[in-house]
Amino acid sequence: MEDLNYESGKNKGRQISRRDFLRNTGFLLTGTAITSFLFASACRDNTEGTETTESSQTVEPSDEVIYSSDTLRRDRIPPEQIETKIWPVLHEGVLPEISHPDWTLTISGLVENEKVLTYAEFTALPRVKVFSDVHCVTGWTKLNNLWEGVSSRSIVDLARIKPETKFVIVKSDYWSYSANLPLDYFLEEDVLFAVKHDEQDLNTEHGAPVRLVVPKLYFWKSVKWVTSIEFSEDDRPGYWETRGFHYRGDPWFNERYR
Ligand SMILES: Nc1nc2c(c(=O)[nH]1)N[C@H]1C(S)=C(S)[C@@H](COP(=O)(O)O)O[C@H]1N2
Ligand SMILES: [Mo]
Repeated sequence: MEDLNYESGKNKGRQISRRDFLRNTGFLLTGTAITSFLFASACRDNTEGTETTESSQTVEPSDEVIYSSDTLRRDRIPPEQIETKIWPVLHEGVLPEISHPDWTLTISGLVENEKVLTYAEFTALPRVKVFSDVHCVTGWTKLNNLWEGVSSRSIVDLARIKPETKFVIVKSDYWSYSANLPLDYFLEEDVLFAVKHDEQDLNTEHGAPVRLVVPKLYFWKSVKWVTSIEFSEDDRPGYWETRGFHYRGDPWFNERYR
């Protein structure tokens, strides 16, 4: 079921001025304040009972913010989702202990330049800011997130992917989590490897040192504690996809399970 109010094309990934940002945010906050409670988790969640972080709405993004196009819809809640104001913590396995100086990011597969980036090299890459919504397949949607990090496009430029590439598999060494994505979804302007959320350094619970954020797909695709990115010609299912989840996972098409 597609939202007919979606202004596709025209506003897709456009950069916004601060005035537009404030106007849209003000409108949406009044519109969405009505429905707000946490939907219970169905993803196997080993952190049940973990404290969740209250999100702040005080963020004032600068003019360079990329506005994820789904945040311009009149109705921003996809089918069968419920808005939450808190930010749940969901993941498989125990919370990893990762020392930033030891963390590396491996870029491999169908690339001209294989890379192993240190944390210092990664954080020296150009930064982008993205304003997006988050939709977890267990039913909660968290609106108005401001992310900062490295664009997926910078990674692709750095590694020089080969023309046969059609899919991307993003992985975490921490408990062998991974997710597969079509290349065109990975290359959307609002996709980034985030190090900050709402102007704060990301914490380990939410994926530090570096997490993927793919606003146009369910949040299980947004791998936390990313340690490698592989470019591939074939679609190879990741952690949840091998357990029955949809290969693509577009919330606007309700693509939850196969
Ligand atoms: N490495 C890793 N990344 C992961 C997961 C995981 O189990 N391991 N869970 C996914 C799921 S199902 C969700 S809903 C989001 C939750 O992110 P959050 O804890 O920051 O809300 O992370 C995604 N990324
Ligand atoms: Mo999830």
